[in-house]
Amino acid sequence: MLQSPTQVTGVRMKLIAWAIALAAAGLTPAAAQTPQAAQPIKEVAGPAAATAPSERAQGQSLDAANAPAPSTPDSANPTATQPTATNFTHALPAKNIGVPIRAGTGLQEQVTDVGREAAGFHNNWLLLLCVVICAVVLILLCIALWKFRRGANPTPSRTSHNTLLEVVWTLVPVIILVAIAVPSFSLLRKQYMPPPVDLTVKVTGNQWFWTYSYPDNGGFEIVSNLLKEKADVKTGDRFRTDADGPPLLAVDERMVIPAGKVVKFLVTSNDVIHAFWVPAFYSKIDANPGQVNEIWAKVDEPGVYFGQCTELCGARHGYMPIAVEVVPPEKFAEWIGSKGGTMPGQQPAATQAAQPAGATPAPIPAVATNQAATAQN
Ligand SMILES: [Cu+2]
Repeated sequence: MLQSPTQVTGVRMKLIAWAIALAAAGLTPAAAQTPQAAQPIKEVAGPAAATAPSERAQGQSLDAANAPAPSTPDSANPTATQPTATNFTHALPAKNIGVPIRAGTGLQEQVTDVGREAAGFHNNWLLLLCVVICAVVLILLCIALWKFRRGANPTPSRTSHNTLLEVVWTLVPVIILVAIAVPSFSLLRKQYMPPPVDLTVKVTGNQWFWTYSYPDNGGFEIVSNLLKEKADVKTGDRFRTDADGPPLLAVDERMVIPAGKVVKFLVTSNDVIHAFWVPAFYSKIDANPGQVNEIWAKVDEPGVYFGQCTELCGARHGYMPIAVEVVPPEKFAEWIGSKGGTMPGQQPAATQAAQPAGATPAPIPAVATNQAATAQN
């Protein structure tokens, strides 16, 4: 029998703790577990990596792996999943840019203008200010300890007010805050007010993988999953190699964007809150279900830049990395072609145009893709 209020409270607390534990395990949001069948995805041209990992040879290179899988012909729309070109070659990740460095400190080397400004603000201003404030406080503390020790002051001072001191210790923090706020607001404005955009990529967080779609390029979508280590996959399944990237950061399908172009990321989620962050680009933003947030990046230097989901989103939160490959514009067009997409102004593939207007839409391949992706996780 539960008699005392303490016992009742104890039971309630236990129930709440269980609910939190279940939620953390990703069991509670039923909607989060359902396949995203209703996604209006026009075409999934590059799911080879996500849909058919077992069809790939062990340890094959990323390039070979990204070639289209020998997919089963889709009777309703036989050409929808057929990439038009397959010779795109992915870049090898660098050892020191776009990746965390072992025992490294500070921010990753920034590759966007906003990132460089933010890094300068952080390293040359905020850090300096912190050091100065800490030093001043420590010195004042030492002076007070020494000067006002009991031995030197048998009769303690009864001073309780000092107008000049009070004005100083009010004004100085105000000045410090203003000195931080002015460059901060300027930086925030730059982060969230992109210049005219050259390309838009829609980024969707899922438990526990990312999907990237390219509305400017035919609307195709790719599914990006963590690549597991060799010891962790079944025989015949694809595993990570150094060509893919570091452990826990390498993915089967990278987001590819053109160098020197302003790319806007529309970030949302299919289930719970995730967050999209590529440290070398600096900006980070939440992926909220039912909302679209925006950030942007303009990266001049081609390369591979890794990031991670940065919002605790369930049991496998730590296993949904992000890999963005920045390529020269002509290579980007090649990649778009390899995924069955089109460049702006380019005619869609004849096969797509030939589909009768009233034809029943093909069964959405993304369902299978996402299910496979989830299962892989
Ligand atoms: Cu997440």
